Amino acid sequence: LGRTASLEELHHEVESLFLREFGCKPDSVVYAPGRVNIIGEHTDYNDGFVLPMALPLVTMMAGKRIESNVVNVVTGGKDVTTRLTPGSPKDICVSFPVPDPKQERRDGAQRIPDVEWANYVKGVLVNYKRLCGAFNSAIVSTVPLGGGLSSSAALEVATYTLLEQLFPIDHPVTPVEKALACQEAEHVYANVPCGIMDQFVSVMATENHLLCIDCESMRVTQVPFQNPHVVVLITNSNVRHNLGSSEYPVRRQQCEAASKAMGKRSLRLCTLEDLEAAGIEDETIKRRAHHVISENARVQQAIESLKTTDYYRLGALMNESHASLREDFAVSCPEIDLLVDIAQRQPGVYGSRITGGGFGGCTVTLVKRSHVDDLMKAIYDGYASPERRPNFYVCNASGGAAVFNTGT
Ligand code: GAF
Repeated sequence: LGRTASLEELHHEVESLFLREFGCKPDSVVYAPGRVNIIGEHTDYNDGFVLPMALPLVTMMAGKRIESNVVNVVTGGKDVTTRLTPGSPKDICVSFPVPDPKQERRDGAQRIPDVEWANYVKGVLVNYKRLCGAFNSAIVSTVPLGGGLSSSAALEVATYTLLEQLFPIDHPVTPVEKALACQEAEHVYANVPCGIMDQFVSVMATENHLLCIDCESMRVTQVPFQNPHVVVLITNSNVRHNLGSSEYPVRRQQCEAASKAMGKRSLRLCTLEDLEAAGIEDETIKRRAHHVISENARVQQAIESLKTTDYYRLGALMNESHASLREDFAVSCPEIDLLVDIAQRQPGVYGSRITGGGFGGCTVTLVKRSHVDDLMKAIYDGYASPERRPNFYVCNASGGAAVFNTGT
């Protein structure tokens, strides 16, 4: 069972790291969560609906302004935390000049070579509402990397939240503006054409709620999600297929091609009848569209099922979502299918599916609390091999990004 370090533990760790590297205490400590998507996959960039929840797994940042023209960011961690640079046993400090947003926009993004994670930090600085100055910062995280739990959004949103503390804005931005600035950072500095789901939920989630996002109007609705007898189990396959980064933009293009063939602005506006009537010859494009259109309908039904706390219905929709992602959208892989297959057969399980962008990463399973221990054992026995073992996280719906206040 993956241990989730408490906010207090992380706070202790990030302060120690800051002290070790910079010789003083930070002025501010903030954090932002990763997320798991319950249902609504690959719908956000099609103007559709998504239903994620924030996790108790977070990225925490400590910071302090300095008299300089350089930003210094250190990451590190002990056994309970994730290393932003996998495999590196040491603390890693990266320094880069305070970016000039005008220049970066004019000349193109000047990426920091070799240190992938530092670009997320820099990208947010460039997209922050006001000009930033120099600062020191330390980062620790419990969000696993490359697991489809939005470690990137957690880092972006934590960075923005830290900047709000260090370089306050006279007229604070709205949560939507904040999330969009972080998304823009990911588009330009990580070169990932992601949708809005991950940043929105990391900014706007509230405890014990799922966040329904209408990705066309960008309106969010908090959907109550709390039951002492039901838990969300995340299983990390610990498989990361490189295909993912190149296939994601391809899926986006295929969806655009499908909506264009139906004469609509986005797949959100298309129905299964439109799809049949359009007579699209390319079977792949048709299947991609079929997934997105049916997935949007499933999100609506999932929200209805939660109104009556009908977890059986919700679970059945999750199972259908997985089948659709596997068959029509083709973003699963054998290891994930195995995890889902084992879970779906176990007693006490309502439903199980792949979560996030796909091609590896994690599954999300809705299960009776009374059955979760047996479920983890069954998954472990059926999945673990000398090459790989699963990690488990039993999660509750947590809150969005916040300032860490000692004693709260
Ligand atoms: C990734 C993206 F970042 C999200 O925007 C979303 O498209 C998701 O994949 C698939 O639902 O997490």
